[in-house]
Amino acid sequence: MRLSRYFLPVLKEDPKEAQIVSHRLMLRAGMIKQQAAGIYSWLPLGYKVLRRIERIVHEEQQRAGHIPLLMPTLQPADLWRESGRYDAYGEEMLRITDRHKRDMLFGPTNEEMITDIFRSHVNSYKDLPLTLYHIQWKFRDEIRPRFGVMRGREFLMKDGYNFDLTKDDALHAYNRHLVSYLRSYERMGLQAIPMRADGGPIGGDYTHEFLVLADTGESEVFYDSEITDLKFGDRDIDYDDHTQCQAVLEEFTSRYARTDETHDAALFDQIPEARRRVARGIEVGQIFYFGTKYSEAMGATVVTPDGSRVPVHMGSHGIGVSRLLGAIIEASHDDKGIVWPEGVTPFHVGIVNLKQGDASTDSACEALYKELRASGFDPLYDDRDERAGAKFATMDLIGLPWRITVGPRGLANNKVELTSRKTGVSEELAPQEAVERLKAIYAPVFASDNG
Ligand code: P5A
Repeated sequence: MRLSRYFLPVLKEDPKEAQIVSHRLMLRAGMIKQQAAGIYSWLPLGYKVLRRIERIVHEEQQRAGHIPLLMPTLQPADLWRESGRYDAYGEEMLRITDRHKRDMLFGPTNEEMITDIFRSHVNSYKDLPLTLYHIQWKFRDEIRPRFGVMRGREFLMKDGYNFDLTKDDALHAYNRHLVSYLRSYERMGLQAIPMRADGGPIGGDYTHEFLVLADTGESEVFYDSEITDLKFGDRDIDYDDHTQCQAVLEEFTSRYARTDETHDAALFDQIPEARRRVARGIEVGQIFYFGTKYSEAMGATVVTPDGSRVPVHMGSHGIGVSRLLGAIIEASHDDKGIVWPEGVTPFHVGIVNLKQGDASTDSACEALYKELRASGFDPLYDDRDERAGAKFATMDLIGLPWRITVGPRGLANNKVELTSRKTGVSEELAPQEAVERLKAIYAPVFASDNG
């Protein structure tokens, strides 16, 4: 993309309404625009990152054997009357009446609808195990929408639902989700810690929340510091293997890590004092096992091998896709702007032309731009007729992890400058060497994209 033709409405001033850094930077970098309290338009740069995150989530869900579909945002109230949640959900549910005076709602989650799909089409244990998921907009009429996309009213969620014959199989699905979530967050450059949590309106007492540590997080968390040493890395897990998934769950959940809802001071005090941590976290996902709560209420049953009929065991599993943009920025920024991890960056690399209009500088930039695109990169070329300082400030604000600076002085020696946004360190390289360096840097990202 050429910046002169892009739509990147950056703000010079700090917007007053933003209380936390991720909200401020998303507004300043022209990523989102508020349309009503807790409801946002996704401007091109924000939309690109949102799509990157969605893509990682899709890939990791499908790697775990989970099947994508798409359910609507609007749902009939009658489904929710069957589970009893139409009344129980309260004011957070946005209720709508259509022209025929039928009660509808904008879905805050999809347990009822997926259970309806299941009962309409699945009849036998032979069709299990089954896990279906989608990435779809949700609406929750939060009392205090705030912090931009962190606590929106309309927000994008990945929600998955498993259907299993036995509790044991459903717990395997739970473990599988835990593993796939660990992988997903790491690909986004995040450390998200699974913590024992509370079921809330979804139900079930077996549940973990995934928290990214950040001072601006809305949840108070208590944990054993040893947990932050754990890395999932590039382990090759067989998702069908119960034992392997269980082992990962045990490794990542055996140390004390709880949200304030489930915190147990007596247990916490048993951890050596030097390792006790009280901090704040951003909840970027939650997994639940709730057994037959919905399947019994809604008649989602299967025939078993011995010919009897039983309600299926279920769980649901959510990732806050739009919230993740805020969480990633909270975890990765400096005083000049965002610092995107390579896995989610909107553009892989920025090209800064220091002397727009100078024939040899322009043609070196054009050649680099073409070469990068031919090598599978998505570069952003700042070809505007602007001062170098303004170009650097924009690149720093929008946070591309790498920048190539091209100017007549360097070109005289066939050199451009490759700069890391994170460390600020620059290297002088021939243009072709810079491309090769970027190929090496992005090799792991491209490998997991296509893996
Ligand atoms: C699991 C999937 C559920 O709704 N039903 C389907 C279960 N879980 S949850 O914890 O309530 O939500 C899942 C994730 O969605 C994000 N989230 C939000 N993001 C932005 N704004 C909001 N108002 C909001 N509410 C929930 C969180 O990341 C949460 O973990």
